[in-house]
Amino acid sequence: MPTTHPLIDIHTHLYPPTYLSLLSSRTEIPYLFHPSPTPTDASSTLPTTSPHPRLIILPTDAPPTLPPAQHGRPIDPSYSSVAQKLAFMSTHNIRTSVLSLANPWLDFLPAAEAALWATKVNDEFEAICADSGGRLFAFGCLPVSASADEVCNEIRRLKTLPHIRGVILGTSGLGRGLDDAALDPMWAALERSRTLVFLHPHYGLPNEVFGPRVQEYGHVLPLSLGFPMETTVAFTRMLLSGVFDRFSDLEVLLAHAGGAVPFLAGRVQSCVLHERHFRDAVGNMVRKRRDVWDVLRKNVWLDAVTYGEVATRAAVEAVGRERVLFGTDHPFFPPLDDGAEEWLSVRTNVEAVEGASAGNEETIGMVLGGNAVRLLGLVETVK
Ligand code: 5CU
Repeated sequence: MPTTHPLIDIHTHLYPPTYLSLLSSRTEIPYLFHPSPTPTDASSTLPTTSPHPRLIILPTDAPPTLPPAQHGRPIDPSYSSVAQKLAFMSTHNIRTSVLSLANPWLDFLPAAEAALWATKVNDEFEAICADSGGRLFAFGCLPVSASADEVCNEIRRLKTLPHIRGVILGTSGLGRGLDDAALDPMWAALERSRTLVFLHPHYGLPNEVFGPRVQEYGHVLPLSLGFPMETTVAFTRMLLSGVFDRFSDLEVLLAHAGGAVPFLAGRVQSCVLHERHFRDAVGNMVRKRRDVWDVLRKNVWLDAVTYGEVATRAAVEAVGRERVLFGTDHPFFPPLDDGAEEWLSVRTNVEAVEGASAGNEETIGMVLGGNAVRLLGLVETVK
């Protein structure tokens, strides 16, 4: 039976026109490739079919063994159309969505260009949301490669945009990951402005991890294992480097329920407690470190994009039922049978929340929408 709880979707992506024009102007990864229309019959004057542009965002998307027309993935209008987003929301009883730019955000831009693009893209998200009659909000993006001052300015500016509710952030930082001390000004600005950070993977794991047959399995290994492990490693490195000790009010929302974080947190904590590197000559901790579980319950939010009851239950156990938020990951994981209205991926996530909550309607309502309303201040839009 479909849920009667109104859904709030906090994990839903869009490539707005400004961003697609940026990718179209590039010939290096990431870029958008526009295949030329292919006549179905060379001798015919009938209209030709125009294939969807193809998005190439990772080195593995453009293997020299394949023709360019097969590189990357086709980007149909569901990736960029606000009308399609709203229609998808109506089909799935989603009342409000918090949009975010999809990967790879602005990570690849040279320092001198990043701040300007961040302003353009964030302003475009604000305009889209302002025009949605209260149904859309957004996470902004940051010009991570720009100077610390420019990054902090954009964090401050985003607070003045009425529909922006946080920022989406990849795991690369300045190329050295999120445990890089050079990122401290950014963490400080995010903490000071109480800006939620939606931490999202893009780079996955090196393909060698998956073995020589990886191509045979399509995107299964990089997406099901590479993405969540990237998030797991990024968060754990933040933890070990003391980001949550120095910025104890920083709030992060981990994509895909934090990958393996709920399952491995105990092991991380145990390794920390048994690590000689962290002790002085007489066995005392060199510096105070917060307990992993304390960080999880005070600083961390998890989305419920797991597609499985067991993982959603682990997410709820790890951070508490008031810190888990429903998401769809639209437009990724669409139905493969053309014409299907309801998305299997969405139904699977709703059912995982229901199953993990063992029939507790209060918990179901919190995870499917109530928590997001409270965390992101969506109260006045939910009537
Ligand atoms: O599973 C996902 O979240 C995604 C995503 O965000 N971007 C992408 O390219 N593939 C899968």
